[in-house]
Amino acid sequence: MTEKLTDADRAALVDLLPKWSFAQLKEGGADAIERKFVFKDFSEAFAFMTRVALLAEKHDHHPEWSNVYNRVSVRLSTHDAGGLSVRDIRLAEAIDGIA
Ligand code: H2B
Repeated sequence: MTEKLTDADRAALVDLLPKWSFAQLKEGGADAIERKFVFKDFSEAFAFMTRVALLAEKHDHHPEWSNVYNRVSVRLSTHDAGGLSVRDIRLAEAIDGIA
């Protein structure tokens, strides 16, 4: 079972992951973080998604995401924890590294 982030951890996220914002997986659902990406075209967006998919497998942690043409929206949350955990931070940092 993965531990949920504390309130202090969540406050630190603003500095740690400035391009991400707090969200919910669905209305009234589990806490998540979200980042929206815009690329030149579909090909670039899908190339990014392919790289994130490989990262996700490596982390054994997977995004909830959507893609419309050149836009990719990524949400991270930890099902096991019912909210945010350090696993989301690690994957978000890795995604930032390739964005
Ligand atoms: N991805 C995400 N986003 N949250 C999880 O809790 C999660 C996951 N759990 N990927 C993993 C897989 C779990 O099901 C496996 C068994 O480790």
